[in-house]
Amino acid sequence: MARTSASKRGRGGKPSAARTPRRPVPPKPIDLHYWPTPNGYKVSIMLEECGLPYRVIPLNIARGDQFKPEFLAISPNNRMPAIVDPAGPGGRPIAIFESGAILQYLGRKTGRFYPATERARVEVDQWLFWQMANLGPKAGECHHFRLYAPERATLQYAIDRFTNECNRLYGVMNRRLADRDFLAGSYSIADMACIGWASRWQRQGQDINEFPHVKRWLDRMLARRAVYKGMHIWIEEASKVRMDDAATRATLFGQRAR
Ligand SMILES: N[C@@H](CCC(=O)N[C@@H](CS)C(=O)NCC(=O)O)C(=O)O
Repeated sequence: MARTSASKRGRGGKPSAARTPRRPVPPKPIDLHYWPTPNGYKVSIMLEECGLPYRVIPLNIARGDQFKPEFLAISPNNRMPAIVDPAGPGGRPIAIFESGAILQYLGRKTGRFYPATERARVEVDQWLFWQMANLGPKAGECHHFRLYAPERATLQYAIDRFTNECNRLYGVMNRRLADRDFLAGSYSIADMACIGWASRWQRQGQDINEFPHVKRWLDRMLARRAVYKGMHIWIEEASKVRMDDAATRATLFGQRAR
């Protein structure tokens, strides 16, 4: 710690107010509108990895919080995660929805887990977009038809379709990870985007032993403290949600434009 020199002391040996070094103002926390799902984990992991201060604002999607006007003003797609950074560009607040856009923003803001050189950044972007357009949506449909859809027997076509698609995607990931530790070479936001989904391989009807390189990557990822913390934010309300509850199902699965 820096010491106050005698020459900087005022009368009576006390440090003069004018010369007392100012304490750095702690950064204001980022608001994270969050519910514990694989899309939510992406951002909580990144915030933990970067050591950024943040405040979790639970968004109970089973109860319909995503349709509240104040949330829609931040996230017009009525989906979480979303963040509000009070210290955005130009020192002004900024609201961001879509987990991929949030990860890129935080990567640019901190200069971490999102390299600045074009070649390395393209590597990360490819795998981040691969997650956003493939692993996330296909695994999401796979969970839906395998676990939540009614009349499961009549839905065999959809179950097979998304289980096979997930199988294909794990194959893609396995080949990619055969000669590197992380999707873009070094650990990055692309890995953070994938971990929540890929850790649920059982729900997607997969046998992880078919994909040994993905399995090693999962072990590597889940051993990281920030990944563990980001995936274990306790939200009491979330622990009580039952997916067979009629009101929850109507909120989540019956959405139309109006
Ligand atoms: N592409 C979006 C997807 C977000 C998403 O689907 N979030 C879900 C939870 S995992 C949600 O908010 N669901 C609310 C609803 O279905 O109404 C992202 O990555 O941010």
